[in-house]
Amino acid sequence: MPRVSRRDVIRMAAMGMPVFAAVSTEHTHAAAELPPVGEATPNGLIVRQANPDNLEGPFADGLSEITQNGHFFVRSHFAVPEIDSATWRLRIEGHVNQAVELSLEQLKSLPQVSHQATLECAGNTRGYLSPAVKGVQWNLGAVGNAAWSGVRLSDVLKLAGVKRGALEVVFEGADTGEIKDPPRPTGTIHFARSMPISRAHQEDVILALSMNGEPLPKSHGGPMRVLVPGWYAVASVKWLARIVVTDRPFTGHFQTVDYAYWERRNGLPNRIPVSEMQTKAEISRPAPGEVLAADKPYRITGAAWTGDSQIQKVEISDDGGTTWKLAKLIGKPVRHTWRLWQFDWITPSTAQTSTLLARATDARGSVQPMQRQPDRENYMINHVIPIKVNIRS
Ligand SMILES: Nc1nc2c(c(=O)[nH]1)N[C@H]1C(S)=C(S)[C@@H](COP(=O)(O)O)O[C@H]1N2
Ligand SMILES: [Mo]
Repeated sequence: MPRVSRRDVIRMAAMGMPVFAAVSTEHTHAAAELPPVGEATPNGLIVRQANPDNLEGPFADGLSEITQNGHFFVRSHFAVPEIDSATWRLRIEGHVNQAVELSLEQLKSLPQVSHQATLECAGNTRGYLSPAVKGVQWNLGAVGNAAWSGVRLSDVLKLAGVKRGALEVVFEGADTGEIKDPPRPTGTIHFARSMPISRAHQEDVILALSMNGEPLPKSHGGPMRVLVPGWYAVASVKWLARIVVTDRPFTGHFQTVDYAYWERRNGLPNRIPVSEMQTKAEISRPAPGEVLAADKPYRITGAAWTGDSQIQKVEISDDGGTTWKLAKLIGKPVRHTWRLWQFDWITPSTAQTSTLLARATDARGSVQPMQRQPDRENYMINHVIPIKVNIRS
């Protein structure tokens, strides 16, 4: 839509021309218009935190293969940065032959590719942990699936020329803020994450300019974000401003202090940045606490996803995990994309509280665990979440 200045509006009105407000299809999430925490926006996004705005997707309502932009969860650590697309530049520097600056127009003229990919926040379903752990208390909806298009990261790296000995690529967002809890660096910092150079060279890692066929919405990182299929969404840096190639590991705040976990290697706990998504199934219907009629057919539905593999089966249990029955996987597997599933259940014959479990297994034999691994602290929550429903006779 062409830009209409305030002066244009006054002139057009004076000339008797109809004046339309510039309506954006994108929700702007201005703090003033957000409902209170725990309530839903008109789009059905649940407010988990305001300023910065953290909004959960309506997982139980109309789950479909593609999550509409307006239903896609929003997870931001700092305020949405002001970016002028005309003057915005992406800078590629560090361990490269020559630093490069690219405008949006230059990026749009490079070959464009598209991928579907599921993004899950590494803190999704944190709200089900007991005792509670720190962080946004997400329930089931900090996950979504979209079609992303843009340029290959490897094509952009080629323009700068990666030097021998490069180890990692760091992505810095234009957003800035202060970290409140120690250990913390002083002053304001940018959101930044890295990945090994080997992952950065893979074809599927893109710098996305569009989401489900629309220009990338501001709340999701517009004008451009990184998209790392199969990895927790924290790797998909929004409002990308700078790429730094390094010859040593990046140990920034969001890389090693936050969004990291302990992994035992030779008995030694190591601090590891979260990366690949873990095998997980979630039940979308019935929703927790839903009331169902006794002794009736009910179709249980949901989605399942994993990292660099594909979902092989989803099983359902209504007896606390003693017996499991296969759910039906819908459609065909698409790499790095969630698989919807369904299970036709006959509800119990008498009034009671029923607990439903869904458990996914991927093609590598990675089975969703029943128990929480405490070394993961507040991230990578993929154990089976019991969904309690009320059966009424
Ligand atoms: N620049 C920047 N990129 C970011 C973040 C952020 O706060 N700033 N949040 C990350 C996290 S933790 C998640 S889960 C995803 C959320 O992407 P979405 O808001 O498009 O759903 O963006 C990631 N990229
Ligand atoms: Mo996240």
